[in-house]
Amino acid sequence: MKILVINGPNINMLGIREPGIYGKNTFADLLALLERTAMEENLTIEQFQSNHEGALVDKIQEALGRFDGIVINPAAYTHTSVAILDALKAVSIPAVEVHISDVDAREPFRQISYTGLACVHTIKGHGLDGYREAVLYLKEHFG
Ligand code: CA2
Repeated sequence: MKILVINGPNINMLGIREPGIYGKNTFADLLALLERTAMEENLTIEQFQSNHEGALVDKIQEALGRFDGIVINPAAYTHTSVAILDALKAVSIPAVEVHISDVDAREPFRQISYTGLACVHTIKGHGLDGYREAVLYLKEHFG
């Protein structure tokens, strides 16, 4: 099974600031966790991070016919992006949305997810472990 993990703006800054909200783990720790999960679960996991909405849309479009599942943390675009929502709907690849923090316990604007409307499942507030849970969810339901 081939899974594409997509991270949106500022996720590459993890661990550098705001450890109270996002934890002390770095983006490099996240990449290591994904590599470990791929090995342990016998999966192919590719990761992509961008700070640009159009680049995220391009990557989702390119996944068509190449990946069996998408794990996506669209970061701030979660709460604004109809373009990413439409791209996820267009490719129809099962997608799981991940949020490191518990967005439901934060500002009201973070409690709205456009992108989640195209996802089969959402995991919030489990830190980096949420990415592993999302991968396992896709393996269990679509692998
Ligand atoms: O909890 C999440 O995973 C978020 O998707 C993270 C986004 C935020 O905009 C969403 O509302 C929830 C932020 C990405 C990381 O931003 C940083 C900000 C400062 C320092 C390090 C990372």
